[in-house]
Amino acid sequence: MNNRILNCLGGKKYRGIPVWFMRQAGRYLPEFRKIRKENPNFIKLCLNENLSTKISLQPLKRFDLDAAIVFSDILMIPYGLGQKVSFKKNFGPQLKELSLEKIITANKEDFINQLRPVYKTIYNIRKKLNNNKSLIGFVGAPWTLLVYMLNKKSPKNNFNFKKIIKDELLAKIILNKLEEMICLHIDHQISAGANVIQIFDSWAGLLPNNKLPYFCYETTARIVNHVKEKKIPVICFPKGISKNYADFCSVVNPDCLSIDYKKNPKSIRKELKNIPIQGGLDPKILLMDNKKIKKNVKNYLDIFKDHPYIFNLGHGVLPKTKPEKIEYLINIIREKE
Ligand code: 1CP
Repeated sequence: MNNRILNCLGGKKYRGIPVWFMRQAGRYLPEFRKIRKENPNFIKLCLNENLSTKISLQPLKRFDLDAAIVFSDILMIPYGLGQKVSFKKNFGPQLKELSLEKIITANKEDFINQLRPVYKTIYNIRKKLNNNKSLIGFVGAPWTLLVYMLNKKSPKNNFNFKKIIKDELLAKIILNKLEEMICLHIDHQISAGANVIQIFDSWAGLLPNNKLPYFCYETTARIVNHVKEKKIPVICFPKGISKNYADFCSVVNPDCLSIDYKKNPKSIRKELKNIPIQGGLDPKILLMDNKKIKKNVKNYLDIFKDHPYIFNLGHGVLPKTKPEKIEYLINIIREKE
């Protein structure tokens, strides 16, 4: 098989390092910005299967990437559960009041019907994608979704666990429902053609250490087991808990750990002997000159030269990134630079 990502995750010997980027379809690409300008409603855009297919494939038209990721959002799950979501310019996501009753009584059929265009998009992408490329489906982890649903906006400024989780029992009820719906959303993405799943726990770093097992590890572990039963590899990105990556992996045992830019790559290489690793490079490096980019990329390649490694960043591509820098980075990976 000449699919670099699947070979790497399957622990097989493969030629060449696989590479893709979180947020590879997005605001740094002028062709995305053009479509976005004409489509001010972001959720509607995610549910437009023709445009979403086109956007997902935009980065693959430009660059020699090993995977497409479906153009969608982690907040499609709260949306599917009946909590209104919108995206405001220079502010980010805004969620409306959460109705516990709506969430608890949400049924699977209505949920799937609302999200069906996402699965159609995946089906369309798969038809257009060469077999040597992976198609990544994704979900937000229960904790990260819970944060958006209760906080109703990005928690990047002023997050306080006790203030948001006033009632732990209530939080646990929502978390259970999320776990169920996340598994359902994954199942449908796989049936539509996704052959790798990534779980984004972008706000794991907001959890106090003593809350990590319940709110992050254990719920993620059940989802990972669910995906593994389907023989589909699963990559976990529990951002911001770099000191606890080894603990996370011992409970969750994902097929691959995606590390953030704060983690020292040498130390993770020592801590994890048996789990493939993805990512790590600080997205800000791509705003620098080529010499600095090369030095930093080579550093990661050197540290992981004897370990199954997927090249990626330690978070999403920044909107200010010039597309030429992505191309330059891929040329380093492909040994053309
Ligand atoms: O033009 C715009 O304003 C839209 C920007 C945008 C894009 C391109 C948003 C709003 N979402 C997306 C697409 C998206 N989101 C993808 C598919 C495209 C790709 O990766 O190529 C994926 C995988 C996501 C995942 C996502 N959404 C995460 C997890 C990854 C991460 O960045 O940590 C999170 C936290 C979100 C929520 C979200 N959606 C959009 C924004 C700006 C945010 C972050 C808000 C915040 O800072 O809290």
